[in-house]
Amino acid sequence: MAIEQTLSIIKPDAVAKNLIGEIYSRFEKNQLHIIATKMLRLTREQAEEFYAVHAGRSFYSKLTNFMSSGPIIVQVLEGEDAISRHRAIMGATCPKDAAPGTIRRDLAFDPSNPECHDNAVHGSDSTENAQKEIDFFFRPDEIFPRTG
Ligand code: IDP
Ligand code: MG
Repeated sequence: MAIEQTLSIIKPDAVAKNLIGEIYSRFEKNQLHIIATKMLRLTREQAEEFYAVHAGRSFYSKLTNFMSSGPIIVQVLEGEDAISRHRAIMGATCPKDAAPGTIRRDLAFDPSNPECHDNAVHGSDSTENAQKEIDFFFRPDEIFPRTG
């Protein structure tokens, strides 16, 4: 097991629903330490750049419109196997497919909403992407590792 850092986002839907504290509590209860944090609102262009890997997908326009629709909270999480453990507590991409107990199922599932994009949280999916995504939002002097 390795100590990793990963980039996490609380998306506009979850900020609007006042779920910041609930989500941070789940991180901390799962030994994912918050070592950098800030609130900001992405422009449409910044959302398109962040999700450039999905350019051309059917959901790209809706996704980037949604991600620039309101404030988000971005954080760097640190811990043992932080990348995969963060994604495990997030749950499957679409809230309707996510397992009970996960953030996306518990906090983003709405039976009347068939969409997948407003799913409360983002998490990096690899060490390479984690580093790229951390660099997208944070300068090195804004990150406070504490692996002890
Ligand atoms: P992930 O967030 O679980 O890693 P990705 O496949 O990387 O999922 O997709 C990025 C984001 O794009 C998702 O979190 C979700 O907001 C949105 N998205 C993915 N698939 C769909 C879809 O089929 N319909 C609508 N939005 C989607
Ligand atoms: Mg992804």
